[in-house]
Order: sequence, then C-alpha cells, then structure tokens
Amino acid sequence: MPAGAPRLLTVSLSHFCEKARWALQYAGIDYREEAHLPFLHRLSTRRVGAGSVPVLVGAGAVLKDSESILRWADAQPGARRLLPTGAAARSEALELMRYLDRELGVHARRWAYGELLPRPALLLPCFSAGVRAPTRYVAPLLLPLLRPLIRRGYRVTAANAAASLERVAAVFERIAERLSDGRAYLIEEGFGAADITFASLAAPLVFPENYGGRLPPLPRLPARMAEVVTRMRALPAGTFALAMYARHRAAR
Ligand SMILES: N[C@@H](CCC(=O)N[C@@H](CS)C(=O)NCC(=O)O)C(=O)O
Repeated sequence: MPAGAPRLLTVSLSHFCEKARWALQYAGIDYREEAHLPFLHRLSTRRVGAGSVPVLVGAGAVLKDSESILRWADAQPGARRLLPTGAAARSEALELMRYLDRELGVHARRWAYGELLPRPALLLPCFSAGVRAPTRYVAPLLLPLLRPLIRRGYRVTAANAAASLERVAAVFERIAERLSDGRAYLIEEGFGAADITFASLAAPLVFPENYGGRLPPLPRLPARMAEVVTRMRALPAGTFALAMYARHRAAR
C-alpha cells in the first residue's frame, strides 16, 4: 500500500465520486484526489482490481465503490460518524442509500448526460478538471471518442433520458414525503450518510454552488436543462438538497 493519505480515484464531474469525497471530508479523513477522464479512469482502476469510480486506494485496502468508502470512513477511529449507531436506524439508512444509488444516481446521470453530451464545450472543462498533464492537454482530442462511449455505456437516448427524468421526479416525491413530518434530516438521528447520498446524487438536478467536483456553470446550461433545474430546485426535495450543501458541505 502507498504511504501517506489514501488516493481517491475519481472523475471530477461524477456525483458518485462527490458522495465519496463529501463522506471522507465530513468524517475528517485526509485523502488525495486523483481525477481521470471518464472511461480512461479504467486504466487506473483496473491496476488496483477495480472498475468504476470512485475507488479509494491505500489505508490497507482498495475500496471499490462509494458505499464501501463511506462505511470505511465511518468506522475509522476518531472519525465523525456518518451512519447511525443503532441497528434499526443503521439498516434504514443503508436501505435508503441503496435505493438512492439505484433510482437517483443512475437516472440523474442519464438525464444530465442526455442534455450535456450534445454540448462538448460545456463538458470538456468538467471532464478535464483536476486531470494531470499530459492527459489534460489531449482531452479535447479525446472528447469526440468519449462522447459516443458514454452515450452507449449509460444507454443515453432521448426516450431513456425522458423516462429517467420521471424516475428522479418520483424519488424527489418520496424524499419530500419523508420530510413532510417536519424532520430536519432523512434519518431522524441527525445529518449523515443518507443526506450526503441524496444531496450528492441530486446535484446534477439542482446544481449546488459548492459541489466538490466540476459541474457546468448554471448560467450556461442549455435552456431546456436550466428549466428542469429551476423546477427541481424549487421542490421540497431540491430545496433540502441545496440546504444540505449550504449547511454541511465545507469548501475543501
Ligand atoms: N455503485 C457505484 C457506482 C459508481 C459509478 O457508476 N461510477 C461511474 C461514474 S458516475 C463510473 O465509473 N462509470 C464508468 C465505469 O463504470 O467505468 C458506486 O456507488 O461507487
């Protein structure tokens, strides 16, 4: 294992990577982020026996997805707790997080790529943020190859993107229902993993100001995307995601 702080392999734009970043930061764990271009990240993740990002390397292990990273961070001595300690609340949090990964993570991404893939000028700075030279310099040349790969990999078609927007709207409704009893956080015990998961995975729909990776600037979004973002931000779940960012996402 490399000495020093663990390495977090990421794609800057990725909301699953944001979930891991935020969890590590909130728990108070030092790490070094190593950003890659989408799909080229596989060259680095394969080397450590992993696939998708985020991956945390070091700290005596290779953690291959955002939930494992979050659970590891939660268990570190001296870390600020991310998961409830009581068994019932803990399994409630984990169940909710897995639902959010599946229904919000996957579908928010597909919808957002549906809007952004036709706009390479907006995507390029998001993909190349934090990527080291020389890859960063060749990113403009690679982008025309990456876009069809992403489209195919995430099955981004107009029909799928529209269906994904309906799926995320249903998640926003379910979250609003949960909050409708006046609770301040998704799990009554207090702020933690479930809130981080929801707010990070909702980021492509609400564009929080202090997102830890790189999103396109809100004023430059294409009109149809901006309209959806404005609508989602105003919903109770959207307002909640933005409030979690404002209150609990410290600048790094
Ligand atoms: N369940 C995984 C999902 C991660 C995921 O889907 N990551 C995307 C980026 S948002 C990715 O790496 N996709 C390309 C790949 O699978 O290589 C997690 O929670 O970490």
